[in-house]
Amino acid sequence: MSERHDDLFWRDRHEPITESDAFLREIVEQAELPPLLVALAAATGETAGLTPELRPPLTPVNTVGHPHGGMTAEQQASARELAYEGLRRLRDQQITTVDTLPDDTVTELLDYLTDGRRAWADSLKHELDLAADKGGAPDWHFAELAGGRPFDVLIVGSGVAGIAAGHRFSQAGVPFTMIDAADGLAGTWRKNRYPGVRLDTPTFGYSYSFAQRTDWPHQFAQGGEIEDYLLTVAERAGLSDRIEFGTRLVSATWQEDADAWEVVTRTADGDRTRLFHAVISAVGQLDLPNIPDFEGLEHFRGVTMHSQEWDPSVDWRGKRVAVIGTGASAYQIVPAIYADVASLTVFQRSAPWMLPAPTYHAPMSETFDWLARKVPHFGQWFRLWVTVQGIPGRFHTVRAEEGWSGAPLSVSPINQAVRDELIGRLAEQFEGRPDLLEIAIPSYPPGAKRMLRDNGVWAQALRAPHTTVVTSGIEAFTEHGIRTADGVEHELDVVILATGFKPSDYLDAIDVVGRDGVELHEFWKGDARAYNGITVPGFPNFFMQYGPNVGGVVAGSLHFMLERAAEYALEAVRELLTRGVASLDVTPEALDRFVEWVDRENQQMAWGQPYVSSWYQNGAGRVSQVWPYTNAEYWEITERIDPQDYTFR
Ligand code: N01
Repeated sequence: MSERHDDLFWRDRHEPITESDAFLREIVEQAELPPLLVALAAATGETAGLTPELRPPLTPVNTVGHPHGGMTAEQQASARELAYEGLRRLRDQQITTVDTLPDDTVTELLDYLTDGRRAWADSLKHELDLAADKGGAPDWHFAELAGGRPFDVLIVGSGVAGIAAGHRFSQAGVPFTMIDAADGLAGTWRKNRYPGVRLDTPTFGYSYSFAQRTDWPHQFAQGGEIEDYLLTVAERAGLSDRIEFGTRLVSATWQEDADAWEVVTRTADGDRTRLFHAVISAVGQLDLPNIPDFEGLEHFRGVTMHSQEWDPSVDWRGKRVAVIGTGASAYQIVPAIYADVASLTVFQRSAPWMLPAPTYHAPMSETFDWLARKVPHFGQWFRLWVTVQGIPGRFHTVRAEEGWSGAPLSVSPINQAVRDELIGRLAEQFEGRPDLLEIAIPSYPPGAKRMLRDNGVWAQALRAPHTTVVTSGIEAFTEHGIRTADGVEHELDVVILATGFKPSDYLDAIDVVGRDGVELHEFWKGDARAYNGITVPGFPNFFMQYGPNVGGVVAGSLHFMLERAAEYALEAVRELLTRGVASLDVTPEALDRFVEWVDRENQQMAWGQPYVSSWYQNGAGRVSQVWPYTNAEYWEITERIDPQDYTFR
């Protein structure tokens, strides 16, 4: 990695272009134009062609994304000419590198990509290696600020969030210990190994700002590819060898006298107690399997396994297999196994909405591969382009309109239009099967639950002659299968529980005792709340990543949210060191203000309507999982530790 660039995948040089003019003409026909134009402008220094007339309009995306951000045919034609000339110039002048850009150029290029939305610029610069003021990496070092003061941090978890925290704390030289209950890195991507597991959001929207891999094989990465990426990131960040695996956090108790957390960790060898000045919880959100309390489960003589606890030794091929649930996990398992089972029974409680994703199983295109190899930084600009489009995301399709008459099936005219379009697709997919079509149409508005990505494989699996979709409720397990409320007994050998997780049970099974002996779960009373999703009053120097209310569902990047939480925690440590104080504790007023702010917006969304229910809500009925704003707002609220929101001791 270049010292100057905050990117573990930084490449100084790209391959020279040697191909003919005709080949370059072909490339510009196939390429996504806005990221190509900015990549060429950055590499050649020639930005004059990026006129306001040529800016992509960023046409709002209802279902399927618009190529080139919705550029008109005329814009595309001009853009192709410009791109062709740019590629020729790279070739003829043998330009194979690009370096940090002048600030004016960064502004010009971001103006081009965002059609002038300056409010997004700072959050986007967090993702842009070529910006001199790229946000994210610490510009200070522990040794300079600590003055010999001991300060030890515990990072709990080495999944996507923990790796981000480990990298940032390591860059700042803050001493830390990292533990993980599992026997290896990668969190959810290590655990979820069921057939078909892959990303259901675009790969280029799912990576770290400080580890911008560009040679991804698939448009929606397979589970193993993400696990490999995380292992590589951890290796390059120097984290792999410093994690205590097989070590579970049991409790953390704030010791006022010591200004530190007394932490108990558990391994196969027993418990260990130690002190840490700060704790970062990176334990994940979708980690605790939801195993419904089905009557008679213990009597079933076949095999049951939760999607996350897939047992590779179970021989399901040629067997009578059932899948309970129709969420994101089931949606990947069912198409992956149906062809190889004797019979498949899908127990559906409610049907999923599925957004069209024709390239769901596709590799990255050859054109993309060529550009990523030959045009300096093209892959990173493409990633930034995905990020740009993800800022507004699909919010406009899920915002409820007051007085809308389509409730409870839709929340606004656009939401109804999306509903109609998706039903139209279902009607095509289930043509000739009115029985399946009837049960495939969800009875709630699009966006009220997480929408899945569809390229037709789900319908194909459900239509198979040996597949049965059961909508009658599960009454009980029997020795030989499952009995449903209609009295039918379904005989089964293997039952896969794709029944999801318990995302609102934050830090379940961990005792976190803060000031005055208050336990975190008692403080929450079933309604987990954290300021910025990160800090909780009465729990000093305790920071959550992927805490309550920071999960994006129709917009934004998960990695951005996790990285920002890590960077905010690191900024808090800097604040402690520079102020020479031991602890910082968020005020109850700041938390209330934050919760009121997110609640107000969540109540405007499809998922916040009183007539819908999903795992976005907690037991108290509040939407505690979802972040209802964009990445840009999260950038703003995590930019600094506001002293008015904290008490320092
Ligand atoms: O879980 P879910 P998931 N009887 O909660 C049903 C991420 N993820 O594991 O909808 C019968 O979505 C339940 O029914 P209903 C992603 O964030 C990502 O599929 O509540 N059925 C539902 O159909 C995702 O959103 C990827 O009526 C019962 C299903 O089980 C999150 O994980 C891949 C039941 C649970 O669906 C969770 O997805 C996979 C019962 N008692 C997952 N209890 C990627 O690709 C529950 N159900 C990145």
